[in-house]
Amino acid sequence: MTLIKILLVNTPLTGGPQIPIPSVAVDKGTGNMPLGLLYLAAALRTAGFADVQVLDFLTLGVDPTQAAEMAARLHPDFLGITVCSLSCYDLAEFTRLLRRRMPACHISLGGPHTSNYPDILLQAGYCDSLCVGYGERAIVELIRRLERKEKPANIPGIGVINKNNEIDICPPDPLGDIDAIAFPDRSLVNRALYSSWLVDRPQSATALLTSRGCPFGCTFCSQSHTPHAQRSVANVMAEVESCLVQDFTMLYFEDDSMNLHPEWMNEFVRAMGALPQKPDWAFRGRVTNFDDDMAKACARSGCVRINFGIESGSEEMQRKIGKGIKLGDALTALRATKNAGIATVCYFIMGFPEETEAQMRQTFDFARRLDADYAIFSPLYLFPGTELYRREKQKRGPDYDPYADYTRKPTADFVPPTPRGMVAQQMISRLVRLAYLRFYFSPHYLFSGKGLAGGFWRGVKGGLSLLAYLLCGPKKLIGRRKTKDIINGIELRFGGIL
Ligand code: B12
Ligand code: SF4
Repeated sequence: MTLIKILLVNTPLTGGPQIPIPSVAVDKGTGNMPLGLLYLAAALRTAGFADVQVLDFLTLGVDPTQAAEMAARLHPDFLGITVCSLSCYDLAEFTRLLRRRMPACHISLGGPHTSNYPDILLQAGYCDSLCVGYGERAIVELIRRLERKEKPANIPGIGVINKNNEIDICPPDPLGDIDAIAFPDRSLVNRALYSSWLVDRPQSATALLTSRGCPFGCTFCSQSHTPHAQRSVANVMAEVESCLVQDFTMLYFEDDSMNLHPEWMNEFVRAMGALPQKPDWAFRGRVTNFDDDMAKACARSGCVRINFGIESGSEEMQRKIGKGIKLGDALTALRATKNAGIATVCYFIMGFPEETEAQMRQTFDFARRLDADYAIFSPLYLFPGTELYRREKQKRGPDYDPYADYTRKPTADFVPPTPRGMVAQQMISRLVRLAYLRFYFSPHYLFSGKGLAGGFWRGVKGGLSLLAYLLCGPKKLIGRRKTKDIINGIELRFGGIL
């Protein structure tokens, strides 16, 4: 056992850009478990590092000052931070405060944004090292080296500034045997922070992953064409059973494409159905090969909700964005899911390059035809690492890289880039609002009682958030989120942890 003090956190997201989603459309629970951090923590503990703590600043809703205060009270020797592309503004302030308060602490970054701009993140001085790709093996080796007071050079997946002041990024190793990865250590977070209200009562919820990566090539998604590996059903069921022992009653599988292989899915559903005490469960699914038999089998085994990524109601756009699903399959899957009594959430994006107004209107007409319980419509924002961002850079020339600029010098008013001009963007924003209006304020929906899942007052709150979105549109809602003076409250709730 080694006693180096390790703290793993995600970056707060209060000061920079936000992409709002009306709360009626999302699970009315209280947060998603930070699985990446819990995987890292489990890998470290398995490797013999006993003193590992996790703080989920995203769910706690604290700002960088509060986060730095909480982190400093724990006096870590090593601080690992997950960074997403929108959170650089808060990251800059958070790490500036940490450097002042804990100059000796080694700060390391990882997460979706680090693989895109490792050089800029290192040069900007936010960190002493960073991780590109999955981090379970990399973080263990990194901390071992630090403990032995050796330079963390040539560790697969780790980037540093070397002794010659050059950026030195060692490419990550392939993922390896996915069944050998230790299960996320859920004992490290305050489980009271995570509940799901999608069914008619609050449930103690946790997230799981049965796979890594995605073989599909959606042009708007940064996970596209990442090596896909799926765990064996036996390995997943061992984790499910450990969640049940910890009294979680709602399991949410957050894979990018969990039901990619129907044979795997059938085997998994049979195993879930054979549990003596079946938990409720939900997953992010693909409509392809999802028929009545599969839907019924899912329902019998306790599945209560499926989130489907549909994206567009136009066959032509489906081809252009590389999603590769057929609208007929979407109708079949939604009908089957509904007939089986499973709740459905569908995601749509509007404003793809070259998409016409008529095609966007097809999307919201299609959303109504699908008759999902919830629909989420988003204007397209470009994220680094996506095909569409690459194309936009090619189109606009060598100086165009707004995320590089934002990473180097983050500003609070950064707006995630879009591939269209201002006028088109205003039209897209209007159509997104119209889509919400037509979906949720149709007499059919209003009298269906669907929006009331989670209780009357949650339904009213969801309705109000939708009205705010309809009146202001997404752009006006991008900006500072209110934070509470929360540190003392958290101290009380965390008791022993802080
Ligand atoms: C679940 C999820 C959420 C959940 C919960 C996130 C959470 N608390 O963890 C919620 C709903 C809150 C969410 C919100 C958003 N999300 Co999200 N989300 C996901 C999803 C589907 C799974 C995340 C996950 O568990 N991954 C699996 C774990 C194993 O991977 P990981 O978290 O990356 O961690 C590994 C490595 O990155 C690394 N690592 C991570 N941190 C560190 C730190 C150190 C020190 C080291 C060494 C290594 C390391 O090691 C980990 C283990 O291998 C991903 C897609 C995906 N497949 O990753 C999108 C994804 C991360 N989300 C994305 C986006 C865009 C968002 C939002 C902006 C959406 C919005 N409308 O607001 C917000 C931003 C919130 C934020 N993070 O600041 C994008 C990120 C794009 C980007 N470049 O930043 C992704 C990649 C989806 C996509 N395909 O585009 N999200
Ligand atoms: S949107 Fe979904 S299916 Fe498409 S590449 Fe991303 S994770 Fe894969």
